[in-house]
Amino acid sequence: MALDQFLTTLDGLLEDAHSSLERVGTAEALEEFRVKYTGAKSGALKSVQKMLGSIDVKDKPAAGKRFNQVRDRIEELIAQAALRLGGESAPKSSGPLLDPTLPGLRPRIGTVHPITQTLEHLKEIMGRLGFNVTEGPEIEDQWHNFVALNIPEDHPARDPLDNFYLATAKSLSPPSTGSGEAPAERLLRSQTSTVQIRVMEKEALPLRIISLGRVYRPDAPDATHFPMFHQMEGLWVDRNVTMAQLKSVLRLFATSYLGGDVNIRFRPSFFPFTEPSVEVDYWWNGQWIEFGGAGMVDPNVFQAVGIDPEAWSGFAFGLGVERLCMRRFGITDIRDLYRSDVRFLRQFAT
Ligand code: FA5
Repeated sequence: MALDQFLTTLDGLLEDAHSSLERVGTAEALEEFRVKYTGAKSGALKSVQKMLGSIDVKDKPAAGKRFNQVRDRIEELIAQAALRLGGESAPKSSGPLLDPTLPGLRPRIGTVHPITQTLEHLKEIMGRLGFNVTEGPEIEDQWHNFVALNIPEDHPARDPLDNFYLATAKSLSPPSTGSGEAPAERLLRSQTSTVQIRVMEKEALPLRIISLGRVYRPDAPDATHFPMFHQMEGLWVDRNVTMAQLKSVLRLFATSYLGGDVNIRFRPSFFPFTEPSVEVDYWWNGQWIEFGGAGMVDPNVFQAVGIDPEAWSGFAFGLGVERLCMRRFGITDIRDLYRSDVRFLRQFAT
């Protein structure tokens, strides 16, 4: 085919497109127009493009260049017409319009955060062991965070450097001395053990609960510490609860969550609200990692909430949720959980 003839055909096509576009008045008509001129299989442009094959080699660059210009112009005209007909909802770019004949793309959706997955998993395991889920506030008073938990006023755990106290009008005024009043300052709870007190204050005995949630401590972040983390608190109060039951529950829990091959140990420890107390560790990456504390509820705690320690006994535990999650998923740095890096988080798609 001669170059002149090819260019005339192209120009005719463009003129045709111009005049028929003026008669297009609806989105449906525009779609018909688009298919007629730019349709991938039998559109007018496609037919002209096929003629390129018969053009003399030396004329091919000029013919190709003009073909591209005409094609771009027609696509631009379609985009402008779409704007005119569709107003705000029409595409703003002058690129090709949506081709409904192409296969659909799966939209990228978010994934459930590994800590949320862990919280759900822990609730499910403990539910099977007969523990009901309960919740408590993250902003606490000193009664629930310390006093009722047998943590005396001079205990280092109450140090302002170890807690996030909230600046309230009362806490900004000089401390009242010797009034006998419980201090009114509030703080971000430093442990979920606060929920033990709230539950024993209002629920009938016997009881068997867990409570999962965020706690806050001004700990410097490193591979295993973060200033905000989650704990799972457990409390079982009944007539004859024993240390042997505590160990069985924690062992059963650890093997259910971490797998039958998990190696755990209990170390004697001290918490003001349990007596005796233990710390629970698992073996991972060549070292023992502490994942929680536990023990038998101290009689002073029972007395603080009006329960007779002669008639009732109980055990309590508080486990670090991040540490459990890290062990299960093989995460070696707790900070990765809170960087909000989608490349990291996408790995936990369920
Ligand atoms: C407690 O918080 C006690 N309330 C646990 C308890 C409950 C004992 C009931 C007895 C009866 P501890 O401070 O050790 O204990 O914290 C418990 C777990 O939280 C730790 O073993 C660890 O797994 C996790 N943890 C503590 N600090 C951090 C931190 N900064 N970042 C991540 N995890 C932490």
